[in-house]
Amino acid sequence: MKRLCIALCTAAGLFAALPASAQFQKPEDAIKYRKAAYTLMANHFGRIGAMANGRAPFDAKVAAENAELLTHLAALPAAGFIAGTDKGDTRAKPEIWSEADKFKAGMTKMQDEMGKLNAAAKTGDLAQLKTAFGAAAQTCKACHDNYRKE
Ligand code: ASC
Repeated sequence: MKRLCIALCTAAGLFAALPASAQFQKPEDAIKYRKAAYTLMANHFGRIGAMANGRAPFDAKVAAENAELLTHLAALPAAGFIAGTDKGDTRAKPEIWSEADKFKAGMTKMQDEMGKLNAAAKTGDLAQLKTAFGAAAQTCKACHDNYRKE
């Protein structure tokens, strides 16, 4: 787990330091990248959600591991929203680029709430996890409602 975290942190740091366009050869690559990041996020968020919603037994260690991963994964998708990637195999709406500041603010809010979820998970208290999970899920939903086609 520690080694995985170091690898992810290093990757996130490298990517943050590069211009987003430098990461991708083609627009499709950026679309694939951000979708892959969201797939991973949905998986790890879903594991916490199952515990928060009583569909799985609460295991504080598992919750904390997943929440920690989410703080790193949450840094990834933004880089995939480069210009020219509103077309192709994507449900991204053009408003992502025409309201770029608002979209970016939504992305930042989601990252902040994942950070709070991580802090809540580390307490080992299910009630705190539930509250933080709900707030984080709202930030996912807000962007889906505004920026994702049906
Ligand atoms: C999830 C998941 C999302 C969000 C969203 C919250 O578990 O995969 O995309 O929560 O449904 O409203």
